Amino acid sequence: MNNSFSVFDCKIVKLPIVHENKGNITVLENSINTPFDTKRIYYLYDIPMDSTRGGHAHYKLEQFIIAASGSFIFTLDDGSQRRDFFLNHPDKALHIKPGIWREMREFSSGSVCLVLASKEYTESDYIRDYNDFLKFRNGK
Ligand code: T46
Repeated sequence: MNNSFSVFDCKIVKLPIVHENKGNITVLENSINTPFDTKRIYYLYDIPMDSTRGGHAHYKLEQFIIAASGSFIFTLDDGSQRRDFFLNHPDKALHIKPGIWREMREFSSGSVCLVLASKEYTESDYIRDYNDFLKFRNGK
């Protein structure tokens, strides 16, 4: 469990692009140009444009988030500060550290949110209540 990372430890990472006339490729190689050993990959799609997702933090999980298609906004919150990140191109990823609350909104039509995660899925890693999150951040 880690409650010491701030929203300023969460960063947009520029990903490499192999440009070709027939189209581009971006390659992610595990632990070479990803910030952790990836244990799980999932993606959100068919997202209604007025949908808001997230509304939770993770005790241990780190994530690398890519707008594989379209765009959306992530709001990150460390209990004292908030930052908005607009993801709108597959050549950048948002690295979210553990212990950060997130909300996602303003999904464009047809957007796909691709997530690389540092751990397998377990509901016990989630903090879904904002007051519990603030207690966790304050070491209680
Ligand atoms: C985040 C964004 C980008 C599973 O069964 N296995 C899984 O690996 C995941 C991620 C989810 N689920 C189930 C659990 C819930 O019943 O799918 C349902 C929705 O999951 P969640 O509440 O995590 O969905 P989002 O879109 O709010 O958030 C997820 C990530 O958990 C979150 O950390 O950053 O995608």
